[in-house]
Amino acid sequence: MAKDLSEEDAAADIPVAGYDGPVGGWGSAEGMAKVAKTARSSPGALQTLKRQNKPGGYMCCSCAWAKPPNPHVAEFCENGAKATLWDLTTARCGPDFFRDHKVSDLVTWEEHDLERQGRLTHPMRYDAASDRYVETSWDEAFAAIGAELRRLDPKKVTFYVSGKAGLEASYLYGLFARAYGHTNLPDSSNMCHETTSVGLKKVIGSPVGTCVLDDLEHCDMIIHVGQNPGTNSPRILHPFQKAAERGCHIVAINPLREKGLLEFANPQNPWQMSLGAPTEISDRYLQVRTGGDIAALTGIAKHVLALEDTDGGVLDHAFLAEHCAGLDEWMDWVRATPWGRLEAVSGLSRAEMEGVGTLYARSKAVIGIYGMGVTQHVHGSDAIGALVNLLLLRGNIGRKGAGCSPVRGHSNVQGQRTVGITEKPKLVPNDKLREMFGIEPPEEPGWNTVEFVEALLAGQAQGYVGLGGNLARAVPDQDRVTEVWGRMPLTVHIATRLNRTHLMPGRSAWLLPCLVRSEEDLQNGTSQQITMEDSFSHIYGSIGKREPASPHLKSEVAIVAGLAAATVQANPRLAWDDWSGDYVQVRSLIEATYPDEFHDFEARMNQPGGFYRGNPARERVWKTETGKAQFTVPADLDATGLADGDGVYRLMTLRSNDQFNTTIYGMSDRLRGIEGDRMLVMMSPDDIEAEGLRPGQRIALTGAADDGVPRRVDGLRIVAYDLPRGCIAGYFPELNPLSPLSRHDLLSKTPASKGIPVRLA
Ligand SMILES: Nc1nc2c(c(=O)[nH]1)N[C@H]1C(S)=C(S)[C@@H](COP(=O)(O)OP(=O)(O)OC[C@H]3O[C@@H](n4cnc5c(=O)[nH]c(N)nc54)[C@H](O)[C@@H]3O)O[C@H]1N2
Ligand SMILES: Nc1nc2c(c(=O)[nH]1)N[C@H]1C(S)=C(S)[C@@H](COP(=O)(O)OP(=O)(O)OC[C@H]3O[C@@H](n4cnc5c(=O)[nH]c(N)nc54)[C@H](O)[C@@H]3O)O[C@H]1N2
Ligand SMILES: [Mo]
Repeated sequence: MAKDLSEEDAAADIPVAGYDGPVGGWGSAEGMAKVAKTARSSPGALQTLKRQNKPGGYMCCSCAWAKPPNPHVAEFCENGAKATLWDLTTARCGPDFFRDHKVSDLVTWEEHDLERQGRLTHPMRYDAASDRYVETSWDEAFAAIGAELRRLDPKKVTFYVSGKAGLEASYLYGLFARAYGHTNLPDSSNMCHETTSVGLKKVIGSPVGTCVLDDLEHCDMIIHVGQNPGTNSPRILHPFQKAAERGCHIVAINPLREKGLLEFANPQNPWQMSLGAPTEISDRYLQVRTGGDIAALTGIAKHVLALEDTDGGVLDHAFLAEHCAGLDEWMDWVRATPWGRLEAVSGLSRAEMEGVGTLYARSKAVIGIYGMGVTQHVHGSDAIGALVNLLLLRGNIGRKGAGCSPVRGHSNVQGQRTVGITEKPKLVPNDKLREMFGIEPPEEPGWNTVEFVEALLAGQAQGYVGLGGNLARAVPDQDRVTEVWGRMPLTVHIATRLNRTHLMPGRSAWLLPCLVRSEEDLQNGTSQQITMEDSFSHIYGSIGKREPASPHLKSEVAIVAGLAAATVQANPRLAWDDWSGDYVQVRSLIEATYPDEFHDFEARMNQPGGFYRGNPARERVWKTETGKAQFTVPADLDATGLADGDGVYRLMTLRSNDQFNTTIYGMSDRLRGIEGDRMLVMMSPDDIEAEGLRPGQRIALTGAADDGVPRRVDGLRIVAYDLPRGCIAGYFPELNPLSPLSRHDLLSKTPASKGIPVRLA
């Protein structure tokens, strides 16, 4: 596709789509070797990988995909291996490094260059006079942060969590916030699957998916919407491959033709590797327009209704009558919605939607899987509703081989919500907390991520503690946030590696370095386990064995407990020190607070595949307002809520194959055939031509939201890519200055990172 490259551009080896190999396969072995090299991983790191995702081992710190009860010899993927190797680097970012560099210089470095400095080794305090982070002791850090927190109004302090910390640290963190006096507990989930927590809950009464791993072995159709498995959850491709081989239909709905959804060679299958014959994964690929999913799924459903009218026997009438509400109103709306509208908004032909509808009507057990392409829209909750509408028609929720399955992001993001990381008091048993600890948890809602950023921009936010994450880079309106972040009187980061948010210090600013999951966590001479929950609501233990990167590191549990003890009024029932010395005690607190989910926690957490914490919707018990599964008539057929025309493009901000969120491992987006550069915009060749541009040229994008805020990113190289017209794509977090904070899912406030209105400049 690369036409008309200038000499200079051609010499720069411009990325243009064209990776020919399948996902998995030898390409991923090479990818891993490359990362092992860049990460400068320590001796034995590759051996350590053998313990990844195994019972009695440690759980991968990358995605939240299930850890099967009978794991492969190597139960990890290219990207999971990268994440672990990155943690196990020999590079160290200690006091010497900070002595050599001023913070105001470091903040101009690229994320990748900061990360390459390696693991943080010592607790550090910001010294404004020299504009440097200087070495401190844990005692000094805890005492000073505690004193600052006691001076501040708790209601103006935020405790963020990034989705990785285990259940023990997360439980204590939520308890710390409530004992101190706030519920400003935004989680990375607020930028991610909060749409699921709220939108899926609204329609089926469950904030999490209804499937378990075994369902993938019994479905005969998978509808896979807006998720990129080859990069973001590669182990999902094993069950997909097996499903495809047994004849299960896999339908992908995605504006990009993602390699992982097209074909896959299993690197754990030497026979297939040596023959080099990948499995074709999707048998239908609907290249929907950005935000076109509500229309596409409704079109498919409209055809299912038509088949019922002509042939009969298509709908599951018994299920609909017993279990569903809102069907008639929804059917009236579908019938009144003309095909022309569905085609225009989805960008698909009627025949394409009908084809999938026919397949669906014939399939016995169907799973709907989705990711950020669905959740990160202004009408993301309605898009989830549209998928659920379709599943309900044939009773595809709450039986074997069927269900609705969001693919979660961070490895323990779902679990953090389960144990009380939420700004919503009604989701936590406050009575129990009162009784167990004699504290008065606030009863009014706290801030989620968008509300925290609004408060920050308004000068209201006074203190920030981050349990992981790189929040100033991950949120919308990055430039505006960067400008004001350091005005907070207190900024504290519990982190493994340096990132740019750390380099926007408040008046009192601290870096507290912690262990990673594969490292041994010794407390009182005993090696401690932690636990986490995956996308399928299974909970397992994880135990690290590696020697920590520095003797000065503390565990996340110990840091949270240390901060809490220094902040919250002494109370014999808040035994922070005892708890951080023995995580079994923390697990018994979790069990006492949530007995339904966590009974026999200690005994069950090491069973192969983890234990299932249950889900009423799976049993067809609907904890919704009506007590039934709810059909949804969407507020808008277009999930972006944008009008077309006027030179406005819909920008999708995506992950490359060489990053974990804001952690950039390298410049390769291998599966999309893009190498060497992240400052780019993917665009359809027809749009490039119509705009009088050429591939390789650098352009700027400007914001097109009508809120009067100027937004602009310069220096983006045009890459010709197979995309629907009017839809463009580029990388997160580089393009976050273009994302308006005001555009978010209407129900859950998840930022609309996928339908960002922009113009070419
Ligand atoms: N290696 C690696 N693994 C990761 C992460 C990582 O950064 N790197 N991040 C983790 C986290 S926190 C998360 S949340 C997940 C994210 O995993 P994904 O949900 O896969 O997120 P994205 O990379 O944002 O990709 C979204 C997909 O949706 C498609 N898409 C965009 N807009 C639309 C739309 O309007 N409709 C449809 N149907 N599709 C659309 C894009 O083409 C892309 O394929 O991955 C987790 N796993
Ligand atoms: N435009 C746009 N914006 C997005 C998205 C998008 O698709 N488009 N996706 C959104 C999504 S889905 C998410 S989840 C967020 C991600 O937002 P965050 O979760 O805030 O970002 P991460 O990049 O995952 O955080 C990385 C940092 O965490 C720290 N860290 C790494 N491992 C550990 C650990 O084990 N413990 C501790 N304590 N710290 C650790 C390191 O310092 C590292 O620099 O971004 C969101 N923002
Ligand atoms: Mo995420």
